[in-house]
Amino acid sequence: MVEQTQTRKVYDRELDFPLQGQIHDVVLEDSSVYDNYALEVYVDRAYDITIQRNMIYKTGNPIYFRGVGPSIGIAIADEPYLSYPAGHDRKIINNFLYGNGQNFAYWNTGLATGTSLNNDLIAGNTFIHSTNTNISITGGANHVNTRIENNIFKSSSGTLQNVDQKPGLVFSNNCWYSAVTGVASNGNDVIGDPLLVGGTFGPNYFKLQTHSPCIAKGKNNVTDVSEDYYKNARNNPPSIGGYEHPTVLVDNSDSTKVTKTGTWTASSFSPQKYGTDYLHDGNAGKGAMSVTFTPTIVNPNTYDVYMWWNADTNRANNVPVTVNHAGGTTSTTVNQQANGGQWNFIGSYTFHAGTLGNVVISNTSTSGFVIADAVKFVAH
Ligand SMILES: [Ca+2]
Repeated sequence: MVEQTQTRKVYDRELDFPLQGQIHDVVLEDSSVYDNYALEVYVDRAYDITIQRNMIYKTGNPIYFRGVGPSIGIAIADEPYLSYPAGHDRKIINNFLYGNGQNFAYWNTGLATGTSLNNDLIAGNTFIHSTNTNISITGGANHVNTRIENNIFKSSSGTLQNVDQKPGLVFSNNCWYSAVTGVASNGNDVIGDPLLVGGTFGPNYFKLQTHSPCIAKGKNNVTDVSEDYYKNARNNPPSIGGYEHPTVLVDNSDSTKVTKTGTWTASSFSPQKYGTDYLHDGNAGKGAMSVTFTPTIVNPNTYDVYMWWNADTNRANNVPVTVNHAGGTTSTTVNQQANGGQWNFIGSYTFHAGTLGNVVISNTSTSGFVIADAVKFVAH
């Protein structure tokens, strides 16, 4: 196997990163590719290709336009003038794309027949402000085993998607700036503004704000996408897009970070559980039982604290929650008869480095079952 890794900064060329012909086992990573005329990255009859952690964008300077507008960011095709077999197994992950005519395009209209997307993965990318169509998949035969998941598609002009209604494409857990229909739509999508940090253009532009709806809403695909653009480990579930928002998650199953007082029972009964199971107090021992979730804080910072529980009418509606943080102790109550199966915002608090802070869930003065399932700390 021949593996080539290319890391470059390229611009003002006819075409860059042409991966054409029977080229294979090439990794294209950590590059800055912009303002090339024909298109930025072209994968044509190539196979076993990985394109990851690249910034692929246009500055908007019209001297680099192709015709009336910017060229394509990443394109896959099987051109007929090449007699090689069709391409397959192309992995496009953790890239940031901005301002291309089409940020991603597969096309075969008028090109070779019988070719398709085949065992390809397009995951964990952030596709922003295409001028024409954000993702376009047209022509070719029926596709084969190709996943398009955990990507952000945001455009304020043009269209978000133009995807042929053919089998073999599985879209899931993508964030669309506005609702889409057809094969591109999936029940686990996030619809709306991904709330990027923005500001000065660069990799940090693509980070997620603390309140982004894309945090922890991706499909768990850690076996395929274990890190993000910054090579930080992906959470489970991951953030949607190329950036994994730094989050410290403590699940009841983590015995090194969870301390129980009293006899709590583990259960996996509720489909709203987080992880494999959760703890409940058996609706007993009121006032004598608590569970403490202690995060290991590496970076002292302000964190948004969220709790996850599973809801039912037999739950307590006044569960005491105490947050011990750098500024003192703050107590509140949560209603576990509602808002189950989701992250519920508790408040924003500053935490010192280490294990000084924690969240305590108790059953004092409650009636009904008290649930201790998972707590999440999302850095500002
Ligand atoms: Ca749990």
